[in-house]
Amino acid sequence: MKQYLDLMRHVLEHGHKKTDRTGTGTISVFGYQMRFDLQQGFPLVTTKKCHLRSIIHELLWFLKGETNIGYLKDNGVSIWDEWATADGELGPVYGAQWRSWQAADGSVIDQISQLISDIKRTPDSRRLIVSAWNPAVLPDTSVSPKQNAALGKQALPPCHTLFQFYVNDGKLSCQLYQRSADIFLGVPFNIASYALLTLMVAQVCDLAPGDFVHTFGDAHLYLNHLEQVNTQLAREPYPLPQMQLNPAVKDIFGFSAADFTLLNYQAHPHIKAPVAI
Ligand code: THF
Repeated sequence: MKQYLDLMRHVLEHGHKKTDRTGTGTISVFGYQMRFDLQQGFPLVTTKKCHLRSIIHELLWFLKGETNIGYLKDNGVSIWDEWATADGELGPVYGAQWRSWQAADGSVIDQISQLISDIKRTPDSRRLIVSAWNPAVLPDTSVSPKQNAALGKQALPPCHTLFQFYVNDGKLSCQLYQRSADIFLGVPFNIASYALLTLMVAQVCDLAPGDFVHTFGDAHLYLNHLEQVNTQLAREPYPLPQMQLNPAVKDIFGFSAADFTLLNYQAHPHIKAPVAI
């Protein structure tokens, strides 16, 4: 995972100081791209131990189309707690846009089911896209995330905004456009999550995994993460682990946490950091 450390170094060297919505302050660059060949191992950051269970459950929760943190809580995952209402609602965030986009004529679009059938039917298509960015449900910036969720708006606008698939020579690649990226806390989760999604989509479409391409808008280091960043930059990455999916699962909605096995994950100790809300 040299790519991830290179991103951190790039932002430290070329970043601009910026204020942000959370009031924390960041160093940020606009525009950056990383690429991971998924046949070279599973891109889980090794320079700090990452909690893969949270990543798997968050992805399964998106795919279920859920937007209440109840499922996450039942599985011991707390990464969305800060933004949810007392009843656990986040408004129409990722799960709602992926699985039940509300069209103007009252119909409901399941972008994931549509994507799988399009990849199988027309693998050369240049429209294999899922969008979580829906201007009709963006939050009102004058009230808090929780108040927005209570009003039926998204608690937060999606950070991973849009992704596209591409098939060549029997291999499936995925590119994500991430409008805003918390490099220390969020990005290790985001890389692993989309790498996993690519492996899952590849398996159910009978394709081999290709590349995961990660494209960023505002990529930032929060000023209260800089000590942790320097600790991490002083560490040498280990070889990547491997991810095995249960080969019997052929339906994108048929995966459960027990279908994922991470092998040979060697990592430096976890590094704690506060999340900006
Ligand atoms: N807001 C901010 N400021 N950063 C983000 O990364 C982020 N997200 C999601 C929505 N808003 C965000 C939430 N995702 C952690 C990881 C991912 C998150 C939020 C928090 C986090 O605190 N990770 C800790 C603990 C891990 C665990 O409990 O399992 C870590 O050390 O990795 C990005 O999509």
